[in-house]
Amino acid sequence: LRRTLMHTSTLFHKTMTSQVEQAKDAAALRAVREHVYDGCRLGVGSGSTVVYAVKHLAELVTTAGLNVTCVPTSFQARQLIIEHGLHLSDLSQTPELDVVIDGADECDPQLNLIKGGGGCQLQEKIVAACGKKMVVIADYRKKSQELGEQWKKGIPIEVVPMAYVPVMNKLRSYGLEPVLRMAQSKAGPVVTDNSNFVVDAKFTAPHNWELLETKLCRTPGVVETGLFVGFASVAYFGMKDGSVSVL
Ligand code: ABF
Repeated sequence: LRRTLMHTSTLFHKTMTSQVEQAKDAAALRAVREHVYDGCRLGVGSGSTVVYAVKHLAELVTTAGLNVTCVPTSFQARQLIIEHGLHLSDLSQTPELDVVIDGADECDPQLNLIKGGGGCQLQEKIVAACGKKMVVIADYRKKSQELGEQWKKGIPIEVVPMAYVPVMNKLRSYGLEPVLRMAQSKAGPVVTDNSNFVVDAKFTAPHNWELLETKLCRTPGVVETGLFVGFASVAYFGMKDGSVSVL
């Protein structure tokens, strides 16, 4: 009986995983098809959904012979661009972007986002701010009515290492529950691409996200937050049934 139960649970897990992966793929394909064009200057986001977007982008560039300039939001995105033989640039050469395609940890109906589960929120926000349009790609688990409904880990906040204790105390005084993000090995804190720490600030009730964002960014030691208010123009969610829902 134990073996049968384990088998059933493995099968369930595999089906779940492939459903989620198919959903990511579908959202990425739709976004690339609808927003990338010849001459486009593109911001390339981070995370596992973006992996599909870069794959579809590379196929499109090859088959349609498009000229697309790619600016990465992380070390991971940079590697993806290079591995797929795409044209790599940076913000010093290409400071204005036509489109930015990026993933999210959660997205509400107003297109407010929580990002930074992967620790790339600073560069992601800088790149998003350089874009005329930010296109979000995600699977169905990321779509919610209210931030915090799906993503339980809190708002990722990038913090200067020497300030993490006072910043965490400030966050507590704002009613948040801060947790210093540790490396998987538990040997030390996660260190971002910019040599900073990440504090995940949990919240129990919804906030006025714009006000909270302003307050967080005014806290000395906070470099940037994973709250994206007023950035996204459109979001594509791959759904369980294989369709794509557009917000
Ligand atoms: C990045 O990758 C992040 O801001 C977000 O944390 C994450 C989404 O990852 P995935 O596509 O793997 O769900 O976009």
